[in-house]
Amino acid sequence: MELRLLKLPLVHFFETSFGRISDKHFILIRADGDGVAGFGECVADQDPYYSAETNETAWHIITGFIAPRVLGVDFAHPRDVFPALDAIRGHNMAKAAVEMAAWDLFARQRGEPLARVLGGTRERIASGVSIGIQDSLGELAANVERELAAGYRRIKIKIKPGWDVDAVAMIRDRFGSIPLMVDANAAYTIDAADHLAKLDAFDLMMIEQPLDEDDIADHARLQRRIATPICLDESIKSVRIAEEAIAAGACQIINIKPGRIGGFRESIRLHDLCAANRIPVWHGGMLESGIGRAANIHLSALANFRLPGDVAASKRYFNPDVIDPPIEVAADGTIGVPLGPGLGVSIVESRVEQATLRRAVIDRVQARPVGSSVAIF
Ligand code: OSB
Ligand code: MG
Repeated sequence: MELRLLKLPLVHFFETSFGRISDKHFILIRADGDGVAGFGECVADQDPYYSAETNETAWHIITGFIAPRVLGVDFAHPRDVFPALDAIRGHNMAKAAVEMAAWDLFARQRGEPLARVLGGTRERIASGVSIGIQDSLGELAANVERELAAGYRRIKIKIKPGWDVDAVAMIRDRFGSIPLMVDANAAYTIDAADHLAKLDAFDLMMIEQPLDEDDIADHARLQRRIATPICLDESIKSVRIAEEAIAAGACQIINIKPGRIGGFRESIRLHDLCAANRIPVWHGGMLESGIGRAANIHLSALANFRLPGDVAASKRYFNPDVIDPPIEVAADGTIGVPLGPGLGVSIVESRVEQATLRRAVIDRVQARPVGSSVAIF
């Protein structure tokens, strides 16, 4: 297993209610087996602001605790990887990066596209965009105009206290009844319920994660107070929590990010749970490079991904991307699911090398001491 910490400059800064970033830092996992390599991109950030995990915690957990539990172990199927990590509490982003590399490796060994191995049926997926908080409403309008012209199927804007109702009102005023939603990244508390109810006047597709990730009961309370459907992102840290959130009436829609719940196996379980409960899902994004973006596209081929995801063209984020050709969006706002084996994209090794800040290789021999001490308990 190889770990690399990469730094890629973003084409534009990206601002959410928790902060602004201009460079993307992420861990790339390469898992080798039987002469084939699989890749997994970790969605942790530099800072513990979107979630508790960071690149440093992921590096620590992968090298010290995940690698010893997977290297040299015979897995019949990549769905067996997540359960093998059960002793490690939390750290879903670290687990997902390794688990997703295992799925890619497995799909490449079989010579099949990842989407087919995951159970996906779509050939193309619907693409939406997430527009960050801007310095002015004028800049927001220019962004919305450009993304609509590019064909995207829905616009999501980031909101926070002081950048919410006016921004939405401006967009409705200038662009009419476009498919529009907002994402608060947990910036409000239940005390803001009356304020958030003002958004009901704008016929939004949904409001994503208005309250803290642990506020399931408050989300249910808020959903009784507002008509706009609530979609949960940060709160959905496991399939179990999703079950509780659905039962509590805390959401009508769920955003699936494999990194947040531990990988593809759990994503498929969450997808199926939502389908059984008539909860539509869509694929979230974490400003992934083309490698993680390709993984998102393959998962989005599953049938209950019924709403456009935050899975957009490479050029919105990186120039150049670490894959070539980059991910492109057609004029109708759709992306073709790659047809080659595994992720089906070609990684430009020289670009990966150039972006690498730190690298580590762990083989099964090095991994064994930690693994055997674990076995004693
Ligand atoms: O909440 O969906 C989010 C980016 C980083 C962290 C959290 C989120 C986002 C996005 C961007 O909304 C989605 C994307 O374009 O990749
Ligand atoms: Mg979100």
